[in-house]
Amino acid sequence: MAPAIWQLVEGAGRLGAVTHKDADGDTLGSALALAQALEPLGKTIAVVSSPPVPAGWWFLPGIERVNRDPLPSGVPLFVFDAGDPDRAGDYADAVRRAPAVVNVDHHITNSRFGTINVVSTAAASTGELLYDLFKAWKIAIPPAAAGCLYATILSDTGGFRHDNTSERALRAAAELVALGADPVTIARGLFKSRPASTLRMQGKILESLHFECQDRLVWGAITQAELAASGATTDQADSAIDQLNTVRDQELAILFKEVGPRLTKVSIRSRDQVDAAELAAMFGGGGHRRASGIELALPLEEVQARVLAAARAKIAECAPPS
Ligand SMILES: [Mn+2]
Repeated sequence: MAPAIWQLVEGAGRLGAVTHKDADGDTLGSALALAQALEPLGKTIAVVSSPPVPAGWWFLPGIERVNRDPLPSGVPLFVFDAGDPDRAGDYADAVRRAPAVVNVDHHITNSRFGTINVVSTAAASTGELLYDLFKAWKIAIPPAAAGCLYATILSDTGGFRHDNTSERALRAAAELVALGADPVTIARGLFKSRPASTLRMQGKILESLHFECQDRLVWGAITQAELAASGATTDQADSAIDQLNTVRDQELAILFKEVGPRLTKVSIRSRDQVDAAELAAMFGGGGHRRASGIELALPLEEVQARVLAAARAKIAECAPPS
């Protein structure tokens, strides 16, 4: 696979690197790593991300390149961390029309929409798959690209805490530090740079938490009014799910985010038995076995009722905690 992709890269002077919408550290870090690794080889790469790009990723080396140059038409595109073309948001049509698409992803729900698909759920992050490509291509990895790849692993493993924390991920992280990634700066950017409004918003979520099924189901919600009162925006709520996923003997954590009167986003985390991707798929969502998401064009209360009913049923199927 790597030689075929290299052939594609070699044959093109210009390329595009496309992130998924509601961009995260994995998709942005991968796109920026590709650009900064191939640019010294004489390639021109436009890095594009469907706006609004969350502000929290300012510490990624090269972040100022995102959406700096327009995406040229008729060039091969790399798409990172996106299960299907729609995830590219404003760039979904560009992905469908591109002459060639390299689909690099680690989601189990990936639809293999690329001309070439580098899809493996064994990778902790999409950036880990890109790192493997760089090694197969035997290209030099500049410190900025190494930093971006390290950030993809640190963020997608939740700081080496999630179930995807593997020997391979830890080895890749160590190698990337040897190549010039700065773990202190990246950890500070990822975990110690939250706006005060994020903590105020999390306070509101924690205040109104619900514990069901003998604490095996933990859920919370944040409304637009509560967001406004705390001075936070919806994307700042994304990290709150990890606070919910800290209770002993819990199986499922669910966070409902009201985006509009008829638009609700749901984040799901599971521990041992429930397949979070399967639960999300019941409502048209997707993701991983332990982490998934749903977006529904319905009011908050209605989404809560539907998803919680399915969640309670899943818990009922589980073996009791040991
Ligand atoms: Mn990812």
